[in-house]
Amino acid sequence: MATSLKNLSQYSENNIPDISNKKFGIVVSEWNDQVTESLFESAVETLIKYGAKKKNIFRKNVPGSFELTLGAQWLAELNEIDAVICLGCVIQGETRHFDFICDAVAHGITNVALKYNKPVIFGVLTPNTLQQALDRAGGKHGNKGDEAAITAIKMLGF
Ligand code: DLZ
Repeated sequence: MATSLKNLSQYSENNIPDISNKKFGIVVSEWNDQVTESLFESAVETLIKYGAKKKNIFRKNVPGSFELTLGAQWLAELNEIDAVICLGCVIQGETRHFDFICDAVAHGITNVALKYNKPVIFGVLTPNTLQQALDRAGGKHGNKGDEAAITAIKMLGF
């Protein structure tokens, strides 16, 4: 992704670029799919709302959030994909499994973004309970799938 330099008169706070020809890959974790499906639907809705075409949105499912990184790499390495959005939900359990998964995904996604020089967005919920996840997947705290899509769009405007 080539970065275009903007001077102050070209700079807009909102930074919403034309995405009508941009291609998006969305990686969706199947764990807690009640949550991740809602994140996915919201992300797609937002991309389309801001001008993306349905035919330019590609989905890849992975079994759990731990696998989001590799799924992201499979999409990011395709030249035609402009940005990748990773969607998952890791719910805090009684063991340290949660920490290992969250750390691995956060680092893994960062590495994929830097390796392929493309936006790879961390749309992973890390709540203590399923209810907290649902609150952020179309509930009282909005939908993080929407936020992940907005982040991808904004990053394409830099
Ligand atoms: C094993 C596991 C557990 C306990 N919890 C979650 C979770 O809350 N959310 C999630 O996305 N995935 C979970 N997984 C699955 C791991 O992400 C991964 O798929 C397995 O450890 C196999 O690599």
